[in-house]
Amino acid sequence: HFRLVVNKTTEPFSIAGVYLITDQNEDLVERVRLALRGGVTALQYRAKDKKHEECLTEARVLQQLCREFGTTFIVNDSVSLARELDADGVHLGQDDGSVSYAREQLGDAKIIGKSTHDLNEALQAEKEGADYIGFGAMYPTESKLVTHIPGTQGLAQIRSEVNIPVVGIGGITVGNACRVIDAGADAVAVISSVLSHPRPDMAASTLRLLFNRQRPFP
Ligand code: TZP
Ligand code: MG
Repeated sequence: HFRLVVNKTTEPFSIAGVYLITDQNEDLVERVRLALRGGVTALQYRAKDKKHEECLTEARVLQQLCREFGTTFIVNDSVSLARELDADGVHLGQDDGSVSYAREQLGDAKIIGKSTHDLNEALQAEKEGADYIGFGAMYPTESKLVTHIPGTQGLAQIRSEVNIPVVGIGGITVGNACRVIDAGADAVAVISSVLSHPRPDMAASTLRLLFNRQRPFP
């Protein structure tokens, strides 16, 4: 499977499944390679403390890996970096500018995601034209300072109110992901449970398998 770039206007676009976010690990590329081998739907390049040139070099390597594996490649925070890389999309936090600006810069073919933490933000993101929302935190996490933990109950509530894919995030592991999926998440976004796992490939493939199992009735 090899595709050059996702075009969501011509291909069915999906971020459903395992959505992996990068960390600052020294062996990042090798770990991401293993994770993609295990089965990752989308990779978000997130590099909070790096200079632009360094980001560009690292992101290009990861983007190429994504092309080899057919994984959607999304850039965190920066519309201009997403544009420069011709990434498949961008992910915006609440303070990263508007969806409409990103849309204007990137066009309809690109994926725009937005981080949300409550029903208002979720509805607003959908109204602005986001293609998916991140929603969290699900659980406490050491990967980011989070102040609000709406959890799986919060996710279940917004799931019934929005019609775009919902990506659960924050403290998700192989042990609790089934609860996030049962609450209605289309994807689980993870950093540490895959990238800090001794076997990122096994962690990713286990998470992926959880989407295919029998759901509780009803
Ligand atoms: N946004 C909300 S929680 C989080 C981000 C980027 C970190 C998720 O990392 P982990 O290690 O999967 O809890
Ligand atoms: Mg951000």
